[in-house]
Amino acid sequence: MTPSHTGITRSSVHVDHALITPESHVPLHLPAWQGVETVVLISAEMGAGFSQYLVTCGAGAQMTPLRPGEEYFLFVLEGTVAVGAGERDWHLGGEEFAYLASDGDWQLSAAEGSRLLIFARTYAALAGVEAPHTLRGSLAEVAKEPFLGDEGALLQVLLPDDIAFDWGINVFEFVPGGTLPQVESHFMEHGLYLLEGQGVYRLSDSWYPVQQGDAIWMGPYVLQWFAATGKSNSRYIYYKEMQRAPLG
Ligand code: UGY
Ligand code: MN
Repeated sequence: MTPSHTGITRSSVHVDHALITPESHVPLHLPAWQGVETVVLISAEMGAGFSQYLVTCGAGAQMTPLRPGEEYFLFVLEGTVAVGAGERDWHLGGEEFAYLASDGDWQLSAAEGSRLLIFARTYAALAGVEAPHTLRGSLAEVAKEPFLGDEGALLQVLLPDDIAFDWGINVFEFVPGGTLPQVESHFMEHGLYLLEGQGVYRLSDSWYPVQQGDAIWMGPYVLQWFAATGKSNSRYIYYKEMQRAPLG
């Protein structure tokens, strides 16, 4: 925590979007997540339909599901995490990830000093479709595809393109000066975390300078656009609702 002597922060919270920057983080302890400090970046209290957590692990860090019926996406920012799920016994390092299924059959332990980004939501089942199983992956092994043919905006899709999944988790990489090709508006929410670099994010009718370590919530239909600045590439990981119709 950096003491504030001015009352100034880049964080900015609104009914349809929020920017949460590191100087306003308030860590807390959750009962199911032992030996870790958790910053709740995005939650239902904000108006979101999902949660996004930033976790810093102390000695003996152990984590189990927070509530029944939730699915989780774990992305290792730094350090190492052991994932136990049924017969699976995986060890994940930096920029490796796991989808943790809504059956709740998983537990984590992590090395002291590890930092994790976690997305969570109540799984939305589709009639007649089996829920996804726990899986793992490594960002380095996911192909980068030009977004809408733009070589300056490369997209990595981390979860399978399968109707069983009700969300997508992607990484966007922009060259300096690269932009989202359009100002988007869509019913699906986003939760975003800047992995690297800097830029300007348009959210609704405001333009925010953003940088590594910032988190953003975009509510339904919020206008969104990004331009990367700086002298090296910028990358963000983001959550998106997928494969499900809007509310009737
Ligand atoms: O997938 C998306 O909707 C993405 N293009 N949005 C974003 O990066 N703000
Ligand atoms: Mn979008």
